[in-house]
Amino acid sequence: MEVLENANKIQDGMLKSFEQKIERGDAIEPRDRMPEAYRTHLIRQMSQHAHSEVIGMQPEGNWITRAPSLRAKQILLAKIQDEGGHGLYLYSAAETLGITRDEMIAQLHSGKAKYSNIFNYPALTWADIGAIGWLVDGAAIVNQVSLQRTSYGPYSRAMVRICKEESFHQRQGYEIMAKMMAGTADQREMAQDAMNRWWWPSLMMFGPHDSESPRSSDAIRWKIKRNTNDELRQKFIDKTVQQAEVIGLTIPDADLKWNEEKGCYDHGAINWTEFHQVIAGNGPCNAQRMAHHKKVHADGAWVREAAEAYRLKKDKQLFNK
Ligand code: BYC
Repeated sequence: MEVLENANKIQDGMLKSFEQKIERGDAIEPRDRMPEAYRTHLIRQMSQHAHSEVIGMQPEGNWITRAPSLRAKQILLAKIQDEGGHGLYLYSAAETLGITRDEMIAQLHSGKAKYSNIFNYPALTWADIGAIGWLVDGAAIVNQVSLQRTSYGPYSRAMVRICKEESFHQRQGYEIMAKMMAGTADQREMAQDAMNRWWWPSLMMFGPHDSESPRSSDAIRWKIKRNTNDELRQKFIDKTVQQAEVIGLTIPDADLKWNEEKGCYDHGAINWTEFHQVIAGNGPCNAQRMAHHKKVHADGAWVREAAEAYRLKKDKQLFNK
């Protein structure tokens, strides 16, 4: 009985000190005690974030050999390489919570872990590479700038570095769109077509409306999320409308209009049926993306085995010295 009481006291003390840290805005670090629900919430979000970066390399990778100039090819290669790096920072940061990279990959392959809806759409033309950089990375930056102040230290530090690289990605995409809009009628049409296809899925990247977002209340209480899904979506819309106007693109939303009273844009209804279909695995490219990831992961097994053999050899040498 006494043992149980003491265990409960320790548990209460741990929870209180965690809550006080969150209240003060201190970072939670890997060795700090934390509630199990906080730990599992972070593993879910951070691993999904890492998977998104890695799966996000696929639609763009498809265009490396077809980039229209050597300059465009170099820039695209650098951007995709950055995304692989972002995935690695995020997997490493998630590992500090007591899950291995292998376990995270297994969850992705079994369908337990999600990745962003946006990467289940095809990149059909070069203008899509512009739209991905401008809109997709643009939406990701808005979300990630806010996550720089997330309460978990390793996640927040990864975000600071990722945001610096993402702003180059966004400009790369906008440059492609601006160039196409300054080109021939066919190029302008291609850019507008890409805009029409990527606009709505980009708005879905921020997740369901706040009233329909089951994870938000814990995330806001624990300061994992510093802004809600709707607040960030609104921020993205307000900054992107002007950028579209400058280069002559039309936002494909007949209901989009400036709301003088609120000082922001009102937008039309988002197709949440499509969103739920896509995140349930039924989007245009889900099967292709997962099949590719599984194949490449299996093909790369020898690299992981070689790295492990090398590590063991080095350990042995150290031990024998
Ligand atoms: N896609 O309660 P909610 C990049 C799920 S990659 C798929 O609002 P939460 C880039 C959600 O997981 C950047 N699923 O959840 C890379 C939950 O389901 P579960 C990717 C989504 O977590 C390469 C359910 O819906 N960025 O920039 O509070 C090339 C209910 O949602 C989505 C991140 O991952 C979605 N869009 O909020 C170019 C940011 N939205 O898990 C670019 C980090 C929601 O309960 N993540 N769901 O089964 C977050 O900030 C948050 O997790 C979200 C969702 C805002 C996405």
